[in-house]
Amino acid sequence: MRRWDLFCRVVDNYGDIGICWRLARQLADHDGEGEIHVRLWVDDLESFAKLCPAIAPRSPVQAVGSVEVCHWSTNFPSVDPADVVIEAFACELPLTYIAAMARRPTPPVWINLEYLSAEDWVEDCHLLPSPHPTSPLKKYFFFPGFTSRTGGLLRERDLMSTRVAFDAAAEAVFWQSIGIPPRGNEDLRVSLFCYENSAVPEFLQSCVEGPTPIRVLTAPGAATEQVSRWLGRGLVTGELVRVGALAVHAIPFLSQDDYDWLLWSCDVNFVRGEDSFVRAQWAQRPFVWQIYPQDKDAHFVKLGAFLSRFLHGVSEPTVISDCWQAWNGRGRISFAWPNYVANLAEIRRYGEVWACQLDHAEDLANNLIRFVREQV
Ligand code: TRH
Repeated sequence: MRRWDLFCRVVDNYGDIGICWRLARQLADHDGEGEIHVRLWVDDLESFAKLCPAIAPRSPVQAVGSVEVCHWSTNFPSVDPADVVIEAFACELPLTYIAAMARRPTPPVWINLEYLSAEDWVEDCHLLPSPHPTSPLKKYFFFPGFTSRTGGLLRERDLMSTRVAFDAAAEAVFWQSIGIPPRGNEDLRVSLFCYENSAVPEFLQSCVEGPTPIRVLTAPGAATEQVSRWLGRGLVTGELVRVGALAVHAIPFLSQDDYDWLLWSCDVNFVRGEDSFVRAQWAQRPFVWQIYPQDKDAHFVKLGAFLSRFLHGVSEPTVISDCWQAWNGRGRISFAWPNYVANLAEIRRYGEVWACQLDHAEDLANNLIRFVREQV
């Protein structure tokens, strides 16, 4: 059995822990040769517990499924380093742990897991080694990505078959479980998970005035807060408010598995960051991405890189790209959204084709396992 240590610092939001938790589970449950024992070090168990209710926030060490979860506290304990060490998003390992890694007769395989990007340069940087300045250790940069020359995307072994098995009956059970009535065929259901976004009021107004009844399910945090500001009063979790053709419904923060089911059940998903963005692609439903904003609008390069891969070969790419650009602050969402809705059936068919293409590539956990095997 090989031992893997995975280190995660929750900087802000849920992406860091969302990705690490997914990766930890996939490594521990992988079906290749040899078992893997995964120890996940997390500095913020409160945030973790939101997307994984099985976590006990005050417990320093706990087993959750097949993963050992340890609280990464300031006084880092003296522990034996694992055979493979994953530092997520350059989170800076404890110095004492690095020293212990250097003392091992065989140094661990040390990998820095990077953020996802569709930009071309990722292929050139994927798996580049970087020698540690004061020890014999070497760290490799591992980049997720959309091509076979990158580390790939996180995807559970049985994701596509589980997705296909999620039928109308399963969807109805899911809606009931989160307190939302089953679908009539009258409304368009839209999930809304976003950052502060100046396009939100215009989007909501356009829904109010649109020809199609629409139910917007708002995630706690920035989405529900902005809808509340637009309504002029605080929305309470579980509350439904109707204005014109729009119904807004504030939903609770869901577990990661329930959030997947939400994405599978909605007609359109507004997602953000990295992990929900990838899950929306596996969901095979039309989605609109708000990219994590960076200084000097640097994120537009990353947005453009994804759009050009995603829309390659699409006959009317502007229907999607105008909506995404407007949602990210460039353009008018009140023009782009009605056009997007008018083309929903085609966008959905296209999303199914895109997900099938992605599904042909090896997934990130298996790519990591293969890389480690080649190093030892
Ligand atoms: O929370 P995010 O904005 O995280 C971001 C990004 O990862 C970004 O790249 C990074 O730089 C920044 O954090 C620090 O969005 P993301 O990546 O979609 O992560 C959200 C996670 O929360 C994802 O795993 C899905 C999960 N989630 C639930 O489990 N339940 C919910 O109800 C919702 C809305 C999300």
